[in-house]
Amino acid sequence: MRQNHFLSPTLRDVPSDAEVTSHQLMLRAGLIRQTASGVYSFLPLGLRALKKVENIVRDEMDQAGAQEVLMPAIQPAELWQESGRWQAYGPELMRFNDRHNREFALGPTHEEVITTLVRDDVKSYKKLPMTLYQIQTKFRDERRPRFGVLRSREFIMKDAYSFDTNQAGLDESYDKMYDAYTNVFTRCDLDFRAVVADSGAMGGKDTHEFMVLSSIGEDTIAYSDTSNYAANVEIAPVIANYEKSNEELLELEKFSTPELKTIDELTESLAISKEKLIKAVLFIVDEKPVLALVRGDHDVNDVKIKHYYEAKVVELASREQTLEFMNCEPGFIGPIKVTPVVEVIADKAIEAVVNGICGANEKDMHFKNVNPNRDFSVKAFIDLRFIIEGDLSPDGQGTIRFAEGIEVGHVFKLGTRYSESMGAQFLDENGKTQPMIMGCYGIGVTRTVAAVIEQHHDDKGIVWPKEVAPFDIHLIAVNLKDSDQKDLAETLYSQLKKNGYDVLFDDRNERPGVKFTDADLIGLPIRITIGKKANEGIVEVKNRKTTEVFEVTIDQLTSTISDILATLK
Ligand code: 9G3
Repeated sequence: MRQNHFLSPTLRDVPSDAEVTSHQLMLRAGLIRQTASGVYSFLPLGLRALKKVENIVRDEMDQAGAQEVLMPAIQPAELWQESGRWQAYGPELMRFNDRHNREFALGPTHEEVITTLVRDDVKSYKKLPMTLYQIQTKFRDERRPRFGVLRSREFIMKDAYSFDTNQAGLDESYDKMYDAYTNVFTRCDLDFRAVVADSGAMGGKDTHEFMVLSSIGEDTIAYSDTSNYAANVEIAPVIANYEKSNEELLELEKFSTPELKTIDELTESLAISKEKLIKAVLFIVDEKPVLALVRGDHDVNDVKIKHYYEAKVVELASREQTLEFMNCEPGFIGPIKVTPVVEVIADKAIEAVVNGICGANEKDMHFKNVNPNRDFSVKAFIDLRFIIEGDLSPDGQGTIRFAEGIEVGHVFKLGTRYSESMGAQFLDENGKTQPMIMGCYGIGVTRTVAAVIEQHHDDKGIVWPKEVAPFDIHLIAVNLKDSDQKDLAETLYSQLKKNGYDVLFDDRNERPGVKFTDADLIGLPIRITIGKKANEGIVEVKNRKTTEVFEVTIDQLTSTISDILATLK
């Protein structure tokens, strides 16, 4: 490709509204341009990288035995009404009416469409298992799009759906997809972790998120410092065991704590450790008030409350609700003498508290020498708190550390959630009708391009891994007015292409400095510069990753290129 007429508008300055590196570099290197908030155009360089990622995904899906289809972005409301999801989603689901005033949505995902496709045309167990996938544009009206294509309102996803006759079949389909994802993100040269993301017990196998480690990631991963255990911090179980101190139980005593509103003020003024504090937090769980107790040095994990009650909605109680159910304003609520309508649950750590402190359900008043089971009872002592760094790893090996991650993939075992509600059934070998067992598997393809840049850049620009790079080689002639340089450049350009390389030839009439700055910004793996020594048949080669530069003769060039590419992932 000759750069002179190539649309790759590079920018010198960092756009002010781009907060993260990948967003800044994708704009500056001319990969994307914003069309509206959270809506982007991919320019030729960006599209070539996007296609490279798509083809890695496609290759791994095909090798895993999945079949590619292409479903529409326009989805009739009827399908979402059948699955019961039309009402379940709010403004994030982009809806519209067609000219006949029929209701549609722009697809955020395709469970309903794919299940309908399979329901209508697959009837016998002989046709299963079957995994179908597409690489297609998705629409989600994010309230706050940010970080460029990392969180946009229109994006490209690979979504796959597996159909099996039984759970063992699903487990197999799931494992095939899990391994294919590992290959995809390895080929993209990403440092990633597959983290347990399911709601169930420790090490549940129902869903994994593939997280690219990055300080700008919006998800927190809890991982073991010795084993390969890793989980989304939201669901990571806590297996700490708490030993009860053998101090004697003192008499319960109410005392005044005027103006001590926060945990810190309370523990400082009373000179007690946070481990003695019984923190009470009121939640509304599917409209019912629940008082959750955790130790002062821990935080309540509302996702664990939701799974304990298998609730649809768990919200923090408002000030009014606290006054209504606790007869006291927030900041002084506690588990002693709670009206029966409020259910009390406690984290396991609370059971080991001796002579603790808690709110007295009275303004400016607290209790000291509080002892669970003697002074208050709870429905259950359960795993209710967020895991913290230093906790034991739930697999019993090592201790937990935290890392931020960008979710680039997510695999789920769906079971019969959609096949039952939408009637995707098959006749089994005994002629009995059964619902298909489904799995679904997503990769954020546009997000993956940005994640690659987050992990592969330096202060000069992008440093593309070779399998994702828009081109293999950046060919630069310092001065095209010099006939030696021009002739050699043209010869090399056609020879390198003949050797099967993708070459971006900078044939612009620009100062050398501009060409070198742009080449570093665009970040192709290899840069070949033709300069003064063209007439000696000597050119300069630069390895973008190591930034080392060296001179070679023309006949050494192709072996030098393949040697460098062989060192790159
Ligand atoms: C919606 C809207 C947003 C959504 C969904 C539905 C996320 C929704 C979850 C999934 C599950 C899997 C197949 C590929 C992998 C992920 N955001 N999800 O269902 F209507 Cl507005 O998409 N789907």
